Amino acid sequence: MKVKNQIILALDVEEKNKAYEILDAVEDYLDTIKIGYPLTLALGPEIIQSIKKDYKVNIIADFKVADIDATNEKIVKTTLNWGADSIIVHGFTGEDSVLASKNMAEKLGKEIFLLTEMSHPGADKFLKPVSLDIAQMGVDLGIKNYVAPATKPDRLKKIREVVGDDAFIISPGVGFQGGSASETLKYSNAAIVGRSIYNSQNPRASVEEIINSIKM
Ligand code: NUP
Repeated sequence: MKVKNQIILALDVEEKNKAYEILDAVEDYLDTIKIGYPLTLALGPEIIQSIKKDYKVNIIADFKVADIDATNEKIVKTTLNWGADSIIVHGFTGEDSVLASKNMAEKLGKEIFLLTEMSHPGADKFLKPVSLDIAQMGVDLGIKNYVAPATKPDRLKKIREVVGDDAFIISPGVGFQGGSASETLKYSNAAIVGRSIYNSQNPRASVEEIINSIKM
């Protein structure tokens, strides 16, 4: 996998006009976006199809799939059939749930991202104690793509050590949540940025600023 400029836009807006306005402003700098519940529940899954039709972008569906194997399989199938290129799946549910998601994605010629540890402070209580085990489970299941936090570089580094240099890690928490893009990219393949771009007065300038900060 490759992500242009190592930045993934988290498009958590709730109106189509706003989504398209931001995409128009930044589309030549980015080739990968992440959409999740905010946009999809506001506009319906058709928005995935619309964006795929109107922009040349890879779409990561951030649905943090976390159910039993049979249900995960259905969620993954339907999401990817709407046009998403990949989908984020929680790891804490265990091997059967994750494997069912991976197998369905592969059947459709697509991929999953395994969510290991989360970026917000609350994740320290329940996820942090098990996140390296989740990452190791991912390795054992042959998963190539992971989500790990930009806000906790020490944890990100440990997760990289577990999944190895060939794995592809994307990291949320850059900007608004306090993570730095350049620091994150020492261990991660791409930084996920939402509010610092879509809430900016000038989303294009904000993307340029992040790109420049990475190059320095
Ligand atoms: O651990 C995670 N932290 C996180 O912020 C896993 C995520 N998927 N996210 C998502 O990344 C979050 O839901 C949002 O879509 C994005 C970060 O956005 P922002 O904090 O840059 O606005």
